[in-house]
Amino acid sequence: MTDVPAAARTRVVEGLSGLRIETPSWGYANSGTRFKVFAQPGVPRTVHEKIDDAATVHRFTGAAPSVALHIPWDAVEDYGALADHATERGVRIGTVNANVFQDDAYRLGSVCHPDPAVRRKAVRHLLDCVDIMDGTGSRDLKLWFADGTNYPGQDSIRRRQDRLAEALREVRDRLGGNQRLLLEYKLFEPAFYTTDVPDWGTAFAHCLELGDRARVVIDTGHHAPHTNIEFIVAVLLRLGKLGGFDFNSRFYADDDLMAGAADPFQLFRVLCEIVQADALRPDSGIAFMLDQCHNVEPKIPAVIRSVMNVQEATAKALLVDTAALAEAQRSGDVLGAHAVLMDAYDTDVRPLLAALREDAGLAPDPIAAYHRSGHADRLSAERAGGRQAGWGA
Ligand code: PSV
Ligand code: MN
Ligand code: MN
Repeated sequence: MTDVPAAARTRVVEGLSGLRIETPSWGYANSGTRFKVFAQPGVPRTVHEKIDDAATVHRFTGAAPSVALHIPWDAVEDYGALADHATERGVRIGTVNANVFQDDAYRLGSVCHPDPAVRRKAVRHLLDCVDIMDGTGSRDLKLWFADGTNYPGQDSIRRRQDRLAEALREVRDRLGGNQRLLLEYKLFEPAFYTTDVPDWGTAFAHCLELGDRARVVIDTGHHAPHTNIEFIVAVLLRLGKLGGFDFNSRFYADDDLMAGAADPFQLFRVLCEIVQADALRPDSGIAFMLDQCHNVEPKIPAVIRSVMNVQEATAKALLVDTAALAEAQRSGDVLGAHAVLMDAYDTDVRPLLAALREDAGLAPDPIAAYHRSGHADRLSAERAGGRQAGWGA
């Protein structure tokens, strides 16, 4: 193909070979807004079928070998058997996401609730999730709390932080082996006045107190507009506290659109920080996950597209001429340094990625190959008639 120099090509090949993107079980299910959920044909009816869809994405991309669960949406009796099902399909179960936001008891919060009985129920669920991780062999427990308040005076901001810290300590103490706790922040929603973990600073403060097993997760849709996310990435990497990403796109709030769809340049800038910190390797401890919902677009191709978007942004980040960048930065050449980044960003990496896929025995265009395969029609026929799994079902 291509006018990419050989050394840069090698950098991209080596860098991308280490990039694993975890897909979310709920991204394959029906989802929507509070106004309407548009059901799609062929959507999974069970967690087993969600895993099958994740395996399909991995088969076409070669880059998505694990699938995240959300509990209790994906609850089953036997998690060892579920892990075996994933293995049979060529993937594995990854991060376990704990859901402490859907029970009636959680109207005023979960681990920050003023009533100790509700807090106990929530912590019990988090501990159950660690049991599940033991069964699935998962490393990471991802915690996002919908906790917060809607009105000034509704509850004590400080007391809620104390309750949160106490719950997190109990969960941390239950972790064993290589298990980790990933704490996810989000500016607002469903709470609109205070959120108990609203930003990376609060998440970082709790993780610092919790020690080595706790790290922060950055969901790219969870910030105020115009927040410089790559700055947060750089700071957390430097502090050794970046646990991973929930990639998605947003135009307004927590839109959960496909990664790289709204602002591919932002995704590139984020991945530049990762590449420059040499944190792409699987042993860097950074979990690269998608957290998306496909409300109107077909789901499996949308997830494939998202994986490809992350790969493209990563390839561009790997193309940055680091020696030239360092020299321009050292000599104070502002425009030169900026040009080095833009040269990488403006490179069309699609032919290079297509060639790499072919070298790996994959179709050069995974979405076209998926459509050609007739898989969607087969799923529509096979999965007709059952109750379709909704987001949260
Ligand atoms: C919350 O908005 C969040 O980003 C968390 O990761 C949840 O677990 C996930 O969305 C559910 O879609
Ligand atoms: Mn998320
Ligand atoms: Mn979210």
